[in-house]
Amino acid sequence: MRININGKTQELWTLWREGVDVKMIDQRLLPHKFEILTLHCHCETAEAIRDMAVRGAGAIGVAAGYGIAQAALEAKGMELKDFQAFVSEAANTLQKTRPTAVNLFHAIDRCIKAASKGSVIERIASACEEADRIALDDLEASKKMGEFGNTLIGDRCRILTHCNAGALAFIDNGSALAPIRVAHRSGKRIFVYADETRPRSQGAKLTAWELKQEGVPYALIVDNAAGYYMRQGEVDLVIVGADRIAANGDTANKIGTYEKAVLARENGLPFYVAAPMTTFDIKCLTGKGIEIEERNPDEVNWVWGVDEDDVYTKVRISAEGTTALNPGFDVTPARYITGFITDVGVLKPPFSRSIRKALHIEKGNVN
Ligand code: RUB
Repeated sequence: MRININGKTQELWTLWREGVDVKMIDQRLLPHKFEILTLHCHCETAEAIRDMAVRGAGAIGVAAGYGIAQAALEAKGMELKDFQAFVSEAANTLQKTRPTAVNLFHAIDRCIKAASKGSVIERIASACEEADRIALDDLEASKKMGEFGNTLIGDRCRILTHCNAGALAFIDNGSALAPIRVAHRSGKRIFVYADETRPRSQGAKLTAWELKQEGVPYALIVDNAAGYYMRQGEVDLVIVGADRIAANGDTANKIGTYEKAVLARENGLPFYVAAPMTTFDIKCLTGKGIEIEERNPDEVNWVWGVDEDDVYTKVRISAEGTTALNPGFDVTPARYITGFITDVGVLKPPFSRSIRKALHIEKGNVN
């Protein structure tokens, strides 16, 4: 992504690997501070995923793949048996960071498989190559989603999006924001409504920042204003990302997505989910099988931001001792979804069929 920091323009990925180190934009600090975090081992990378220094389904998939590469490199001098045990333990640590986005599990599986043949040196090389390939695959997938999604966007289209499914949630470009970037760059006069997305405010902190960097006309709105703008006839299209999509098309995405889908249906608006094929979980038959992350209630009771003197600070917004609940995601039933913007094309209902076809899975062969 092209970023302008203090008047200097640079091209950056959300995260990348430099030998054993993983480097990433620290998303906990955006948009107030721009810092690159250096993670020296897989445990530090796991912590960065858990604490959401890196977040978004695609980006945490890449981070988890890099984590396995780091573990393999950390275990360089070990005997084969110890090497295998160390890498498996690292996989276990990384798997426990965040439960909902399936990209994380897919990436770990891919790297573990790559690291399971040959000598220790060969296994290290294969794990690193596979982790780097996952990043490149993601980049390619986001470009394709951008092209396919752009065909759904007309001139003067007004698009509503939820959370951040942009370059920061991916390696670059994003999922939901990829078609928006392509449409804008091709000269279409679009406008984006970015939902704030409480409690972590990824819309306010990350999506608004990305759209500003890209020069896309946009407005930040509070989560409960989406229905108002839809009813006023000021929204033409909704595009969101996804963390896990079941075999029947039921989709887990950031909490509040379900409400937007229901509102879109009520107002006769197309509701699209943009996601690469790596976000589909064919082993999950319906949304009921998707684990929903329950996060710390502190995220509801406290907010981070800068004060009038530009000091980055945390403030409580509820009374001390307030009980809060904090589900990170919800599931939108497939019937509310108009289509999936994927890296292999736009999938239309009936989704059970179009998803299986896109994944090249014949009936009865799910593994
Ligand atoms: C992020 C979120 C995003 C999807 C899309 O949640 O719900 O919409 O992950 O991601 P969180 P992508 O901020 O809690 O990780 O664009 O990578 O497919």
